[in-house]
Amino acid sequence: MPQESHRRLVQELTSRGYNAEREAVTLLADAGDPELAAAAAADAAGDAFVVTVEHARAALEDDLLGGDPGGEATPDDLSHPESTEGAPDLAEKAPTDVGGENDPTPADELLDGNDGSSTTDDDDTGVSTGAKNSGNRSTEPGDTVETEGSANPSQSASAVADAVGGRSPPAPEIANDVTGRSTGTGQYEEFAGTFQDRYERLSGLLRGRVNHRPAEAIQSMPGGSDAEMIGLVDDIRSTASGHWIVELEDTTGTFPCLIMKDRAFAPLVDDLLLDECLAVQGTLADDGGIMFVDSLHFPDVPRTHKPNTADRHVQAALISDVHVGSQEFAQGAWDRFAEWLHTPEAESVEYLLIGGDMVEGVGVYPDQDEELDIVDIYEQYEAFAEELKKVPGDMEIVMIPGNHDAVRLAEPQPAFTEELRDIMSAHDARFTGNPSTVTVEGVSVLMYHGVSLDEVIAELPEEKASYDEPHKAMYQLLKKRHVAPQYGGHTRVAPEEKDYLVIDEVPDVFHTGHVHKLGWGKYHNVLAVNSGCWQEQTDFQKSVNIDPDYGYAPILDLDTLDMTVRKFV
Ligand code: D5M
Ligand code: FE
Ligand code: ZN
Repeated sequence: MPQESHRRLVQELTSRGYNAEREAVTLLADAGDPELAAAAAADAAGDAFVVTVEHARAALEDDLLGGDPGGEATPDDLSHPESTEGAPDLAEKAPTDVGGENDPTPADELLDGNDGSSTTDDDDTGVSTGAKNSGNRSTEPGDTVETEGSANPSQSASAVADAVGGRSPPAPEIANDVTGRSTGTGQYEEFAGTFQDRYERLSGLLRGRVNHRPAEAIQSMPGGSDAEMIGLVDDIRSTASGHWIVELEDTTGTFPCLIMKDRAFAPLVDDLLLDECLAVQGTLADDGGIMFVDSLHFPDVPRTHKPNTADRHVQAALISDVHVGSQEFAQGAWDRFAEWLHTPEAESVEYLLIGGDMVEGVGVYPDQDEELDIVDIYEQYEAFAEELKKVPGDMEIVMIPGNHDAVRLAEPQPAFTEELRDIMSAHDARFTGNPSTVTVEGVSVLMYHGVSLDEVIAELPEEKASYDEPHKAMYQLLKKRHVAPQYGGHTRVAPEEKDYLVIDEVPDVFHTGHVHKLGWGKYHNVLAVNSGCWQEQTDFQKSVNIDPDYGYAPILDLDTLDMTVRKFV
């Protein structure tokens, strides 16, 4: 639990324009007087933005505070940071385009997720909706609302910081992270191991439902036998008469399975992706060379899945695709979001989960350089770090990389390197791989950047997966229990002994980004959220008619798993 002294100390530091590492706060709080401690730490931090443990130690050693809260320090000893040359204050860091009289207030729009506008075939609980057509808009984007106080955003921000402060969330737990565990050297042969692991774990989920016989055994069964098999989809082809042959592969070989076009489950063939895991039951043809399929099973999420919830009222902001360094980075929206996080309304938002694409990167797509605002990748991360510093220092932040980030592109992607972590060290954020399962307050959140969504959307029928309803594409991944089933397409996959892309445990929340569209809904009680982005439409997106949802922050109640979306444009 946050002690009062911690809370006051964080408030003090915030009002002086500093964020602080948690450990630094703990150290300083022991010194007693929060005001003196904050002033000394601010002195030690100089023009850094974040008070680190080293600053705290330096402040304590300064003899002003060390173990003697009453101390001998006089207010004059603790020079005012604003008089120190180069010392930061919120005015320097704060956006210049918010808070003025004619600017929209932060969070001027609120979209309520539970409008039940659509459901899916999969007994969805019906909160699925695209942001665009839902909710109660209290204010139209661009509406002007007079702000109190002054045109100086730093004053209003620190004033509210004074009124709030004191988040002290427990640290998230991280699982299924490849970082530091990569076994692959990139050799093609190593994929055999990855696929073996995929098969073992996904077939394990299906074993209870069918009595699997290896492909080799089925090949030697007499014609007319009943047969059941679990395999990875090796090929999908149609016959001259419009039926489907799905070739399934296990560790012993492959076997062709015929799905007649008039069977009730035949439309499911449209949902199949190569390399996903399936179970079938059927009867062998008279010559034993093919199986007539009677039923088809996906690993899927049990309909009875009961998600965990937090046992206190606490919220998480689920965002992604910040794309700092791009000319289209939505600076104004970001600034309003960051400022809103300092307001009493956002007091319960204790976690910020960022699903990849922190920066625009370089050389990600052809001609991308023509739209770069910052051309150096390290400078992009430095600029991103500045944006991150605008977020309250007492929030827990977790970040995974995306395809624009400077880590290996092939998935699973390890977390940011030490060098990049150093640049983004504000807030003591946690860096983990893509994908990873992050458990906050008992709620497990599967974070995955989402590159495979492009593929799922391209391959599946519109009603099953589209850019306008990206959460439905996520349902497919949950059903397949794999975040990037198809090998050899758009999504690059690295060979690892373990297939980190398998969804072993059913998460309570599935969080992706990448497609820059906002959408959320429930699939078998799992909340799927695709967060939008903080980048306005790029030339490429214009050319292919992608209209990005930028400037939205989905806010998740961890105690109820209800979602509210805030709009900052
Ligand atoms: O990609 C954001 C979305 O836009 C995602 O759906 C891919 C698509 N996209 C963006 N630029 C390109 C290019 N140049 N080619 C193909 N697809 C593209 P993100 O990677 O997050 O920027
Ligand atoms: Fe992106
Ligand atoms: Zn992306």
